Order: sequence, then structure tokens, then C-alpha cells
Amino acid sequence: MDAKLKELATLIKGRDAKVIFFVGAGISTNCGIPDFRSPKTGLYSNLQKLNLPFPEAVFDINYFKKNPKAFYTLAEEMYPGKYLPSKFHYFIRLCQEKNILKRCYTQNIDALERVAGVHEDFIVEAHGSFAKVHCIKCGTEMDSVTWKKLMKKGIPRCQKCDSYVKPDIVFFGEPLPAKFFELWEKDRKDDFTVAIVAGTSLEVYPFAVLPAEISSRTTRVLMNREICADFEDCPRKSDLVMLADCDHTITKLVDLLGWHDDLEKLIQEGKKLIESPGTFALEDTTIKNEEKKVTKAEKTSKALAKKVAEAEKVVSSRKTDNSVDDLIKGIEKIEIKGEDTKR
Ligand code: CNA
Repeated sequence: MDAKLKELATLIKGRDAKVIFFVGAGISTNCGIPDFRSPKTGLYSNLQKLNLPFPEAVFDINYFKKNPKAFYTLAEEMYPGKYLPSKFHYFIRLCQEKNILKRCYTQNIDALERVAGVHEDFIVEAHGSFAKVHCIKCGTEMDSVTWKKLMKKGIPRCQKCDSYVKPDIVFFGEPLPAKFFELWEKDRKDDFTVAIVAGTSLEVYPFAVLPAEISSRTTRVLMNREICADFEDCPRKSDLVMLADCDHTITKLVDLLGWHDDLEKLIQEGKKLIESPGTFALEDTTIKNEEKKVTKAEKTSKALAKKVAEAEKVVSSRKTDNSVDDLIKGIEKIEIKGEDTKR
């Protein structure tokens, strides 16, 4: 595995590297959220207590319409806020900070990519998320704060038509979000340096075909406990298969990249941001991340205002053209820095 990791590190460190991720429940198991299919620990082997006719029924829209309790039992367990992101989630964020992240397609509904600070422009939540809640009959939106309050009292119902409401998580039998198809249409034509597939059994379609459809000029990497799907059935010569715990693989990779301290810094900052994990809510993360950006933007605009004031002074005191030029250069620099805060 070490030789493969070195090859991967070289690719990532190369000029204009572009990284795309395809991830699943396995990147969140170290956070304490069980995946579906791991024997003994997976959700499917622990669903007996819900008395389901078949394990997938918990995410089956027709079953939900008659019997929403099973899903709500699980929803309470999995609602964002109880869990902290893993090292792997922060590695995705680190790729964003290094300007090499191009996209992260996730099957997960735990929103931990957002919690780790990955900007939503990069994330495609292929199976939806808890971020929005709608009535399954009339489609009226319910804000997630109200939904959470109602959930404490029982199964929440639409305040308009009294039908059941559910978060915009894609159930079996429901279409995937339009964003998934729109962006994949574009991304499938692109050449990426590496496509990292991690923590997924690649058994759910259409997500499962994405690594097979990625350009042949992209090096595919599998970071999973087991070999799966296309990596087993249709391997490419350039594939880099790393069968191990994905956080363990990432730890080794960041050491090779010399990014260990950068990753640790992000993890520590993330922990501080999520001061009280027990009460922290999904909407807070977005707000806190936005607040961070606003503070940065405010600093930039204050610096700009200062430079403009200096420039005005220079102009009114009729200093030489050179000093005005220097000030303009100073302002341009601040504007460029300001651009960095937008994504
Ligand atoms: P899956 O079918 O349960 O497969 C998980 C894969 O990850 C398996 O191949 C495991 O061997 C592997 N794995 C588990 N832990 C690790 C680890 N620490 N390091 C490396 N590999 C690991 O889950 P998929 O995501 O492939 O299936 C898609 C389903 C799962 C989607 O519809 C999700 O909504 C659904 N799901 C999501 C979550 C979540 O949001 N965290 C949890 C459980 C299920």
C-alpha cells in the first residue's frame, strides 16, 4: 500500500491537481454512525427491533406512508448534531483549502461534509439530506427547527394538511435531486487528476456507476475496507486500491503530503466551532461557517476603506504619481485577497 500511497501523493502534489470524491457511509463509521451493510455493526443487521418486513423498508416511501415510525426512530439517531466529522471529512475540507477540491458526491445523509466546513457548491448530496423538510402530500416546507421540536412530541405532521412530513432524504422509489444529474452531466466529461472512492459498497444505483463513468484519464483510488463493484469487476490498470480503514489511509497520506499540521489545525478549529456537540444543529454549522466568511470579508473591506482614505489624502496633498500607483497596487492586492473569501 505504501507505494500506492506515494503514487497518490505525487499526483495530488502535481501541478493543477483536481480531486473528486465519491463517498458513502464508511467515511462516517468512525464518527459512530453505523453503515448499512457491514456485518454485525451495520444498520441492516440491527433493524430487528423495528419489526420491518425487510431492512430497506426503513427508507421505502410506500412503507413510510403507512408506517413512518421506523424511519423516525432512525432519524432521531442520525440527525446531524450528534456526531463530529471524521478525519476523512476534514481531508475533503483540506482539499478545498488547498484549492484542489472539484466535487464531492456523497451518498450520506448525515451532512458531516458540511459540518466539516466543505462549501455546499462542492457537495452533491445524491441521496438528499436533513437540511429541508417537506410534507409528503401537499409539498409544504417545514423549517427544520419546527420539525425537530415536533419530533420530540411524536411523528411530525404537516401544519397545513396534517399528512406526514419527511426530510428531503431520497427514499427507495424516489428520484435523486436534480443537482445530482445536472452536475454529473458536466463532471463526467471532465478529466480529474484523481477520483477518490471511499467508504462505499457501491451497491446503490445510479450512484454506483459514477466511478465507472469517470474519464479514463482520471486515476481512480479506492479507500475502503473491501473491494467492490467496478474495482473488482472492471478494474483499470491505473486504479490504486487501498483496502483499510479510510481514516488510517488518510493519516498516512497527509504525512506523505506534509499536510499533517494543516489537517490537525482544521480538526481542532472544527471542534471549537462545534462547541457543544449535544445541542449543535445543522443550521448552526451553515450559519457559523457563513459568519466566519463575513468576518473575513469585513476585515477585507475595512482594509480597503483604509487604503482608499490614504489614497484620497495623497491625491488631495498632490503627492507624486508613484505614491498613488503604490497605493493602487495595495488596493488591488486587498481586492484579490477579498476574492479568496468567496466561493
Ligand atoms: P454500505 O453499503 O453500508 O457500505 C459501506 C462500505 O464502507 C462497506 O464496503 C464497508 O466495508 C466500508 N467501510 C465501513 N467503514 C469503513 C471505514 N472506516 N473505512 C473504510 N471503509 C469502511 O453504504 P453505502 O454508502 O455504500 O450505501 C449507500 C447508502 C447508505 C446510502 O443510501 C446512504 O444514505 C446510506 N447510509 C448513510 C449513512 C450516513 O449518512 N452516514 C449511514 C448508513 C447508511
